[in-house]
Amino acid sequence: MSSPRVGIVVGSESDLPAMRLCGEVLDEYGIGWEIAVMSAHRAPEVVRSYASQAEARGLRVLVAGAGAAAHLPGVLASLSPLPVIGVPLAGTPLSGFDALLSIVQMPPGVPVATVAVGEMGARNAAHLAARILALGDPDVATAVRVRRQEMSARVRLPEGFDVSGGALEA
Ligand code: RP5
Repeated sequence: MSSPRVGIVVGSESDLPAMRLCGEVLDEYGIGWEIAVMSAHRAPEVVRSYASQAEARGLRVLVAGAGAAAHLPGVLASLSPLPVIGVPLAGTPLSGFDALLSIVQMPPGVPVATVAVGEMGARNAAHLAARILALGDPDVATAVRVRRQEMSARVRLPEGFDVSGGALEA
């Protein structure tokens, strides 16, 4: 596998099972990634150091998964110029709604691309990272195109159904 271009960061060991799915999807695209555990609340200096070095280390996208008062994605976005994708995780009595609001409600100028709560979001973070990387990498662009064609091919229609019909009358 190539050197990591996506840095997956989680706030706790308890976030790892959901966020490993992000890595699995990146593997399917052939995109190198790394994963690290560091809390914006419990280890802020480590987060500062990781974010500050991320671009120079060759990372191009950061994916941050966190639950509860989930500041990790926003803090990374404040410290690094790289695009940050935030994954709200659902480990609390509020089932991730707390993390969703914490991550999505960033002030102007410090964007975090927020995906769905939990495993669905973890997977989509990888698909979004692939589309970002595809802009500058023909191999990833091809992998994204193939993946989309595979999704389209999964359509199942009734026998005799003509997909080209049904255009709206003017
Ligand atoms: C957040 O608090 C973490 O991202 C995790 O989702 C949540 C609970 O952390 P632990 O108590 O499991 O370490 O910072």
